[in-house]
Amino acid sequence: MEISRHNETRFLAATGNEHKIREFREILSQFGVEFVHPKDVGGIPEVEENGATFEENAVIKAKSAAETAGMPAFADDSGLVVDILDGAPGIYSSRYADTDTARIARLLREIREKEREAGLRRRAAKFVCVIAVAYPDREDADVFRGEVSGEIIDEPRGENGFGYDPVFVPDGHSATFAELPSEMKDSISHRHNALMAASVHFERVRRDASDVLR
Ligand code: ITT
Repeated sequence: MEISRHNETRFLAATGNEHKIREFREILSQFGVEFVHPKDVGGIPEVEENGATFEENAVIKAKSAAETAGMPAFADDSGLVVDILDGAPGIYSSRYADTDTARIARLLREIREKEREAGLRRRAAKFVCVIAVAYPDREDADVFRGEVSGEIIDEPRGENGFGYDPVFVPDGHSATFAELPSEMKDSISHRHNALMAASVHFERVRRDASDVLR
């Protein structure tokens, strides 16, 4: 029996960020899901992330990859949302400065400025990850959101992870994401929480596929 594209069980990971790929691999193995690396399909084109939300940008990336590769694809749009900065850097997290060091320096500088103006210390923040899953023959995409709350510290600490990990301490911990072992970050992170929601979807797709084959 012919199996429709909706029932495919392999998904292309539509990202140019190798740190995300490593985390996808670690997290998805917990759910028994495999993914296809972009280089296995000859790479995916960069797209302009001109959406106004994490959701819109994730869908733009997933749809573009699914269309180019002709196979189901998922994309992650993620970032750091800081209370005292009214949600910045948010969807602009990767565009905040040129390097991780410069991004963290700008973040800490802007937080300190706002705190001085407000005359108080306010460090609450969260990481957000939105995963979109798109299919080459379908207009709409499925979208899953994961978050993790925590606070921003004064000086970077730790060598693991990437991005803003050295200044983010998740709630319930005293170590930063860059100090925690990667398995710990990968079991509580925004990316974990979004992929867990998505994996319920992947699992359903897989079950449907085996039903069709039976
Ligand atoms: P792709 O669009 O190709 O996936 P990207 O790095 O440009 O790669 P985003 O546009 O989603 O991805 O930007 C996410 C940025 O948010 C990322 O570059 C980091 O600066 C930050 N970020 C996201 N998740 C993070 C995490 O787990 N730890 C630290 N920083 C993170």
